[in-house]
Amino acid sequence: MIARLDPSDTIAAIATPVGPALRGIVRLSGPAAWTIPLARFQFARGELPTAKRAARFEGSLSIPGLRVPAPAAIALWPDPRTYTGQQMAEVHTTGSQPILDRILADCLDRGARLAEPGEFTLRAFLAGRIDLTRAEAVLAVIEAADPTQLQTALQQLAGGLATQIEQMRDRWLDCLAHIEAGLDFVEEADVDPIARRELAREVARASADLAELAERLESRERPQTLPRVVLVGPPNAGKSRLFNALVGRDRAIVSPAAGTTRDYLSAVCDCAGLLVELCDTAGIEAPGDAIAGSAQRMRAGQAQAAELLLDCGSADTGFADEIDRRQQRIRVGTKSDCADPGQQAEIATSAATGEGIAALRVAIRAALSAEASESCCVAATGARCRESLSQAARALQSASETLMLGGGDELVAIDLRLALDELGKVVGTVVTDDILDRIFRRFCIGK
Ligand SMILES: Nc1nc2c(ncn2[C@@H]2O[C@H](COP(=O)(O)OP(=O)(O)OP(=O)(O)O)[C@@H](O)[C@H]2O)c(=O)[nH]1
Ligand SMILES: [Mg+2]
Repeated sequence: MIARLDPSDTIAAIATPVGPALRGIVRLSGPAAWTIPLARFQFARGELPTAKRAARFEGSLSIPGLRVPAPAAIALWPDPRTYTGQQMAEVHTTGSQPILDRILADCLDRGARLAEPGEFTLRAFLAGRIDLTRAEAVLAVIEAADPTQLQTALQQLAGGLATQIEQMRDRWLDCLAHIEAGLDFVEEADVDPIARRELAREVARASADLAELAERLESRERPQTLPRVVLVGPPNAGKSRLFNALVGRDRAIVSPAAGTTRDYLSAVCDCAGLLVELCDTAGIEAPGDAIAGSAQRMRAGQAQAAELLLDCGSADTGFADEIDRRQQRIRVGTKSDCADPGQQAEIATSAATGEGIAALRVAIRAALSAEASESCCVAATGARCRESLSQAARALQSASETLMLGGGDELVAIDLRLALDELGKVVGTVVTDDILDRIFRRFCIGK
């Protein structure tokens, strides 16, 4: 067990990344969070901290082993309205690693304990300041690799998923309390069959919502791979040259002969900050021989697996007709330096002059981000909670059926309790040590 569940001691850590930087921060949380750093601090002015208000003070810090005190600031937060729910302090000084190491060592000498990875956030959770989905969001914000991931993490941090789950739990807790108190559906002759059916429907709807949520998590988990963007269009439309321009290297063979590309090619491509797997395919045509037949099958396969199609056409080739309209696509006009690719084109590009290439990258990112922003939570939360959400959905489904069929209230109560337990795991009302361990082990120290 890495995460420590007893928050009664004072923890300290360097809260800024390792390496030279302008500023460095040592963070403390716990009963002695103020006294430990204050003992070494000289205030620049006569002001003194009060236990009531958060404040920041300029001054200098004596550091054992250094003859001259280092200029520093100290920020103090009184409990309980802090991130961890405890007294917190931060020493802000130059980002020099040896200085930060000495300040930290001195804090540890005088009663603080080195924080485990994620322990500040763990304390926030234990103090009831954040729920588990938010703890994971903190981590995801730190780890976000692109703007879409950051957006999802920030939404979750703001409580998106947690609020939804909490509302559901509230509703079913109420319902369970009623049933358990024997208030609603006692075995009297005048049990209201309409109320019972309405409740059954409500439970069924909640079950469907949860099942959908679980499914969305599942589909999010699969693409650890990059989103696939596939170039399609008639032969000679300039797909391969556009591919090279987007990838930034001459990977694909370009030639004036129609039908040049046979095998598909793929490469990682940076679209205004979003990495995608870009794929070049054979031009769309009626196959004349076996090789062309294989090329067409491959192209169709690639196009089908695409999250986004770049449907290419130039003034001389026009656009292909046989493109699946249900798929998301951008109509890209090519060879705009030769002739205007026409009204149909959403973006005019020229691989020869570079016109429109940057705009195309932005359009690709926008098209894919619109899809990705539907994700309701960060990947770690998804992986942890999917099973709980499915179980909760199944339990509610079963409760709804029992209600419909006039089964006993004690059976309904059993299912509701099961669903509540599973929902509780998602937000962390029901926690087990291994869940905490798995979540907080992934943090870096100082967070
Ligand atoms: N002037 C100009 N010529 C282009 C441009 N893009 C492509 N071409 C020319 O158009 C011809 C066909 O280009 P490719 O990129 O091979 O076309 P493709 O769509 O991959 O063709 P297939 O692989 O046969 O389906 C080549 O001679 C290219 O040099 C462009 O932006 N400007
Ligand atoms: Mg080609």
